[in-house]
Amino acid sequence: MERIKIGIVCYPTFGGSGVVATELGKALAKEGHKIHFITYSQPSRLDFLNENIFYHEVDFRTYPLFEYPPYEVALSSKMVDVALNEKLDLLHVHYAIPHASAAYMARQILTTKGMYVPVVTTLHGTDITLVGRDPSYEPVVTFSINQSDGVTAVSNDLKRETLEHFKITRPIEVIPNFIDLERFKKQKKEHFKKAICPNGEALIVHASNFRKVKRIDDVIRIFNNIRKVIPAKLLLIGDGPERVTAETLCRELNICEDARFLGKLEAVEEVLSVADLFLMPSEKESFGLAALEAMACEVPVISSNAGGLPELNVHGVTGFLCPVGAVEEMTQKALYVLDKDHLPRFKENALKRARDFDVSKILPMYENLYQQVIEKSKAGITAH
Ligand code: GMT
Repeated sequence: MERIKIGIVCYPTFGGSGVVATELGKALAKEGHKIHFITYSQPSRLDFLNENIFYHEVDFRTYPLFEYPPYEVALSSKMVDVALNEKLDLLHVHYAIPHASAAYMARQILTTKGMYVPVVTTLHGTDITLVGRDPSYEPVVTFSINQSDGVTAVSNDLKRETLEHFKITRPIEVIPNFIDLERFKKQKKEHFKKAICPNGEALIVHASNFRKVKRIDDVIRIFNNIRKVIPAKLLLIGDGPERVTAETLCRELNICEDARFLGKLEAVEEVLSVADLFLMPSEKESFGLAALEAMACEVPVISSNAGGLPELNVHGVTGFLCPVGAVEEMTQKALYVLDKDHLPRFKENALKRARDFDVSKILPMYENLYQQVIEKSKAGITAH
């Protein structure tokens, strides 16, 4: 496709939507598109030098009158500024709140300056399943989705939920999340495995932003159960509001020796390279990117069957899916997968499944959508 200039707006913090947006921008830049990230700080995964990547920081001034600084206004203003100066062809916003409404505002302002910059909105999960449905946000979320020139959701389940809870008048295209198999692959880290599991213990890993929906308590209880049957170690990657509760539970269960909190790690793939099993017992999960990263490193997954997880983790093949909160069932399935007669097959299947989400397969879906949206807007068929 013709090379285009795209403004990407996302949350720069550790979290699936920001990771997907950043990885997408990096992959598009490699294809020759010019990518302008517009965020309030440098995205955590933007650790990559490329002549096609640009970064524009949203700087918002506070003022004694503002109890809440008007971030959305500053974001729209920055989008207008970047679109005008860089002659953007398209804005792609990740996570509806407040990015889709800020983009709508920017697009309206740009039309008064004789420029129509179409907006693509990608729905990631909690913007629909939790936060967006709240009456304090719902009218703006519905409006800004319907005003987007293109809308994507990261799983069929997220699309279904969006249509169920919002009055959507635009088509939603499902474009699943993706993985760069060049980066996420099993690396030789035997020395690391030996240091963590000196007696050949099974290594169980969890990675998340430690929010309530991730059910970290379940992770710890499942691990505690596994540990009663086979020698095992647990590594927890990430940080967030539930960390203290999780650490307290480890102390109560007296498993601190075997459960380590690693904090926010950049090189997740190094830990995943030595893992035997990944746990994702989430209450809600529109896709489960962290599970895909594990699978790409040949790690089977025991997950809940929430949201889009059944579209990724194949029951009995790449791991198992259990009802949310079914700690005992998840323990039994984990022990089954960890059995030395079963583990190699699950590992192999996990990698095979991850290949279905290789960036080379998913990137063209975004490029096609961009092309359609740009062509329509040039032909005057707009969401406006
Ligand atoms: O749940 C998180 O960890 C963060 C959240 C976000 O918006 O950054 O993740 C959502 O988007 C990810 C990328 O599309 C998905 O892989 C996650 O499943 C989704 N989280 C939820 O639906 C709870």
